[in-house]
Amino acid sequence: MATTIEVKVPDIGNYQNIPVIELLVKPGDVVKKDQGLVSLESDKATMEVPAPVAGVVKSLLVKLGDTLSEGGLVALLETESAAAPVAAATSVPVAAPAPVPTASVATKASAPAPQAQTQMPVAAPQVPPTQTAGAVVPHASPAVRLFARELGVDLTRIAQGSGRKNRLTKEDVQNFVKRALSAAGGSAGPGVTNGEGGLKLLPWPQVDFSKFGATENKPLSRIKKISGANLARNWAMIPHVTQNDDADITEMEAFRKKLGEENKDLKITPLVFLIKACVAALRKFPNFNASLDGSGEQLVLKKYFNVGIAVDTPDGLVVPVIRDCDQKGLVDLARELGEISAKARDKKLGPADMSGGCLSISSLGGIGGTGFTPIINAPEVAILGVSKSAMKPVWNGKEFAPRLILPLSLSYDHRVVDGAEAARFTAYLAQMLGDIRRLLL
Ligand code: CAO
Repeated sequence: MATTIEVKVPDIGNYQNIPVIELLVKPGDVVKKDQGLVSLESDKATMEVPAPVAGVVKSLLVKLGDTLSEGGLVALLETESAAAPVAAATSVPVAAPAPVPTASVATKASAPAPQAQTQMPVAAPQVPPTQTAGAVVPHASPAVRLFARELGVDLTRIAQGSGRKNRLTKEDVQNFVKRALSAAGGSAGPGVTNGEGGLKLLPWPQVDFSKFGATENKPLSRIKKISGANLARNWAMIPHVTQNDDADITEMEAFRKKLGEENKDLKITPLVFLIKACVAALRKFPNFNASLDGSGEQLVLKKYFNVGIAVDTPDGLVVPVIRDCDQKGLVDLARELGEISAKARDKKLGPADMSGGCLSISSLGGIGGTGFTPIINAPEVAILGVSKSAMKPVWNGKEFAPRLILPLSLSYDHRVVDGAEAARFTAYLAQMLGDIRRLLL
């Protein structure tokens, strides 16, 4: 005989009034035991309220945005089983920021809950992701759903998963984002707009500019199209913060000039000193010499020191990589920098020349400016922007003295690096550049 049971929120530790961020089923759905009915997300963890038994969803008693605490009524389930336990549901913790162990939500049931996954702290979504009305949410693990939410991807828009029994995998979500980004490239958008609504951006404005005056169309170069799509993805997917600092390079500049006189066949610019200072800083702060792996859950620490250099060419920006900078001196680096810049401008760089970087440097110092926000060259975690040095009065405790000041702008991936660490990184860079003898230590 069919019995109707109430599904309630189980023991979820000390959490109260947790918002419902996802409805995983709708009335009439046949659900299996332990299948998630709704997702709740606090600022520390995401959890599902599963069906305690197999059955048919008679009604959902919550809507998106409602808040629930332990014992809150979630759904009515019709089941053939007469002795269905009402509140024996297990909550399934799916994510908890590493430093907050209490975020691993306690479970009551005897069945072992999946291990809570650690992840970088991410802000809870401001607005619950919109769910297409009446659309069926495909099967996906809580970790995949969390991943999709972080990227703003509506899972109902992915037709079929490639996992077992058509379950959606992380790769399905990544591929969906890639498709959305490349679709945007063809629509003259800035690289992240898309017709599929994955990132929920407004469509790119379609304006007939000729209504306002004479115009001419100029196709983007191939390099600009490729780098544009990459820049747009990196800007959209990486939480960028830019840390600005100044380095006093008065002494460094005197030495650079001397070195230039001794090596007249070479152009020795401040950039080679910056490369060496970056190597020293990467050594001291290994989180910067790293990349997030494909899952976004592990940091791959690198033991080599390859630095990418953004080179401005008539066709657009390219980033060749100078390898093993820790093993090269200033003169070697100057020679190699000259060679790769020439190769870049002659369009002779191959993919191998542009891969394997640890950190990139974008120097606009030869042109001007006092600071800018460089875009991180994924999967690197930081990029150093360098502006034009200028003579400035600096208070030395007794008087203002003229000092040559170099502005530094470090953009970093805030999922990997915290602000304090970034401030230490740039302060250390400034210290190295301020006293280049330290680079020898
Ligand atoms: N402050 C003051 N002067 C600087 C300086 C700085 N930070 N950096 C370089 N200079 C000087 C150089 O010493 C050189 O002067 P001299 O000829 O008198 O020695 C002059 O500016 C030109 O330098 P350069 O730009 O040719 O050489 P570089 O080694 O500094 O840079 C390269 C090489 C390839 C990085 C550069 O040519 C380039 O392409 N920069 C643009 C990178 C870019 O577009 N970034 C933006 C990316 S985001 O769109």
